[in-house]
Amino acid sequence: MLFRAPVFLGLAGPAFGSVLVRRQASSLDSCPGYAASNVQDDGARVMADLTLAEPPCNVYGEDLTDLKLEVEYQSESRLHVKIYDAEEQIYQVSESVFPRPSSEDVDPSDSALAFSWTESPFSFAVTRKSTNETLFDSSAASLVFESQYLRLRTGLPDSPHLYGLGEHTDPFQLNTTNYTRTLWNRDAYGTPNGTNLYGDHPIYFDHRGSSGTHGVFLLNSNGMDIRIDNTDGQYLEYNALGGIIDLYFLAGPTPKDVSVQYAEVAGTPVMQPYWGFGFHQCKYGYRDVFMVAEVVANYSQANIPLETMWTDIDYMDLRRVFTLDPERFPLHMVRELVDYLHAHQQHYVVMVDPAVAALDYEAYNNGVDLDIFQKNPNGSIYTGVVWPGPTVFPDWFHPSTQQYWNNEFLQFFDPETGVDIDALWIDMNEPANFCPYPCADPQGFAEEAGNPPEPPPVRNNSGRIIPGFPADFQPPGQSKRSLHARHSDRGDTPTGLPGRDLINPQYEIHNAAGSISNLTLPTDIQNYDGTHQYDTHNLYGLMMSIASRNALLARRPNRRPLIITRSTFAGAGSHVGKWLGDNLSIWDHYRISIANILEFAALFQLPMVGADVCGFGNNATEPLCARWATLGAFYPFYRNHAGLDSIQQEFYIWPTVAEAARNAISVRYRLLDYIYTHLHRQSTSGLPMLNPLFFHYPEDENAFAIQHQFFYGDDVLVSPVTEENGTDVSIYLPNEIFYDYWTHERIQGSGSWIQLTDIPFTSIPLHIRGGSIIPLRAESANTTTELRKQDFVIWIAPNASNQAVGSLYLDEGDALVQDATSEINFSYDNGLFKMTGTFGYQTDAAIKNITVLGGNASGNETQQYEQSSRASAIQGPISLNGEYSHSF
Ligand code: MIG
Repeated sequence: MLFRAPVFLGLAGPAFGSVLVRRQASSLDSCPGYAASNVQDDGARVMADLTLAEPPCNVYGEDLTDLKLEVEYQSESRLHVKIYDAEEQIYQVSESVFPRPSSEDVDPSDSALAFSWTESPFSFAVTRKSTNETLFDSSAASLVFESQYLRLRTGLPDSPHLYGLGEHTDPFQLNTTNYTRTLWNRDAYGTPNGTNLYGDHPIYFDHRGSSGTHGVFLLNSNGMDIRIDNTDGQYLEYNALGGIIDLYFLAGPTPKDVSVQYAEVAGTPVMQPYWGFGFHQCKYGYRDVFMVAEVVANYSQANIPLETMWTDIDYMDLRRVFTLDPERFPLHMVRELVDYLHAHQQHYVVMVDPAVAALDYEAYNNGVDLDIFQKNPNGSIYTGVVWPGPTVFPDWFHPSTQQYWNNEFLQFFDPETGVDIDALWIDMNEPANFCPYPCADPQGFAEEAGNPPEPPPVRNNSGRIIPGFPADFQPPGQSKRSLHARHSDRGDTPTGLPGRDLINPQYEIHNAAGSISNLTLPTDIQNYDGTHQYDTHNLYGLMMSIASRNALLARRPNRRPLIITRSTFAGAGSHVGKWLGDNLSIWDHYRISIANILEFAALFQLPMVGADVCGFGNNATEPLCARWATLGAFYPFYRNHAGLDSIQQEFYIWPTVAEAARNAISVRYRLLDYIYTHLHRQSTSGLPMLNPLFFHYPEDENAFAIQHQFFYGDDVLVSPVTEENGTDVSIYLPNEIFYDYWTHERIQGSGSWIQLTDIPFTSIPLHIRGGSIIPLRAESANTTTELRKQDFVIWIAPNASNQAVGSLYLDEGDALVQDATSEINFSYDNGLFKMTGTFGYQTDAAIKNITVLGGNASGNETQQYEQSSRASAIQGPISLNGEYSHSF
């Protein structure tokens, strides 16, 4: 490989950043691009050599002289385009982290897409054959492929409808002018819009209305800015700090097809336990096990179903992972709490952070013994600062790290002797580090920053009776803690590595945390396998997710692990679920959460997703929390969580919120099998379980930008009130028949906005889409265990041609391997209802009744509804263990 010395190397550094950017930006125009030669075209695959034209521009590093192009028609709907260094030295996302999809090697004539190229200067284009439309065209700017900078630009039609490129809190339909999406996983308190957040999902959907939708996925884990602008014609441009160009073009042509095709690349999402859809309660700052127990008791007293109680880092001894605070969370009391929960069909979850306190204690010593912590370039263990003070970080690339993680889990979470958790919460895995780069003195920094923080004073809990808890639930004692802190001499400033500048690449991505090494692991840290954080930073959260899933499976081999992570990378959904991090208790974050859950569920194949209900930072108010309790009931992952300094916001705190929560949980639980059926479908096919409006109505332009309404499953349209303290909402109804969920009133949608008024804070507008059949539990229940014993009712919502379809998936709910399942299909055609499918899962729950919806929009709704339902309902019980049909 021929390198020329970089022109600005001597100037590189933050102090000269702005000068460099200005001078270099203009010189990108002089980048010569590449010429293709030795083109080999053997049908399913095209290969070529790409050679740098002269002279190199060396703008943000050194231009690579020799590249290879590899194009593969992998299926009829998927085209893979890979441009990489001929010497294959550049990092490519590890197969163990992101297994590549297998190729069917189809004949190009069978592909929906066509690849074409220009030899010199080299550029390529991808077209949709059916419409002859150009989907991607790299001739918009010359290809720049440097040691620390990649540029690839595609021209786009004017005002394109683009979605994805997360994680972000920007509009669901992305801005198209002067817009930068930065991908560099970051602890992003307050989830500010316009910034890089916790996860990295470099896929976008390009929706072109009636001419189709396609997806473009760039498999690259390096930090990058994706620029979308129209200064030089409309374009989208990748500016990456490294890696290769590894593009998957997904032909659609419908948005849902793109979702399915992306699942073929990134993996279908993992199945979750049935109970995971129950309601979860959490807060940072439950000061002791009494307070946790009190919350459980208060939910029960308030008659609000609580499925799962969570505990944040408060349980840890001075914030050290895999320890219990001996005074506030003594083992015997935590075990008693967990026993209590389990005896009441409830569940318990705690948080685990990746950073391990650099102290003489087991979790640290075991990691040192196995030598699995991340190292400085000089070989010493890297020390940063997180909650417990100076901390070290597991290297997920090390072959012994899984063993380490399994052992810590097996011990600490031992069902007989430890904390018998039912699921897991993992945080801070961007990874987050409080100590700014270069963190030369972690001990000093930790002392100044106050890590670990002073624990709250131990309360005298004697005489504190918690309803429902046994009398031997004793108050914590006053034992003195001993802490064997030891000064760490391991904070040496990394000296850097030859070749690339892994700390200060000359191209500066718009990382909101500043330099790429700031407030995380320094990017010159080498992983066990020889890769560097510079290239693998964005994989840390996914790798911790995979290791944690394996550890939970080692602990309970045949139960589906429910794991909720903060940091993700593409493909994470096939291992874990996710929550959206530290939002705020503000109306804006209540609204934007809808776009965020849609991104993860419908675009990124990570459907087990939710935002902190009622908001994390700041203080919630009664109206906000009431609305959020009802909206959150339609997040796949439904958890109320608040920050340390926030007031308590459990649903029972305010009367309106309590009533809103009871209503919302009741609807959610009655629809639990419906959404579980959709998760099962997504986990096997990739078809999304939440749908943005344009997924159902891809030709309806009014639907493209809608981000305050969505379909829960295929057929329940959720249209929350969005205005601060408001009771009215203007909702969009596509040209379709809908049925009001609450009244069953039939409404003919006409592709227009209708105004709903006087919506109580305890309710949420819901509509059932015509053409659907919805299985519901006849009654809600206090826990999902009880819910599973309830009978069903079936609602038939006919469309304009008086037809409808639906489905129901049934299994045992928790086992990794299910030996008996039912996949039931419902159909309705002008009076004839049929139930067919497979019926392997035997259940005592039967269908209590089947109702054809169809109340009349005019006149007295209730009366009309009752008349119509009397006229078109049949009473059960009808067994769910076999086929059935009925003529209405
Ligand atoms: O620096 O564990 O996003 O949910 O409550 C904050 C304490 C660390 C951040 C998580 C938040 C959690 C908090 N954690």
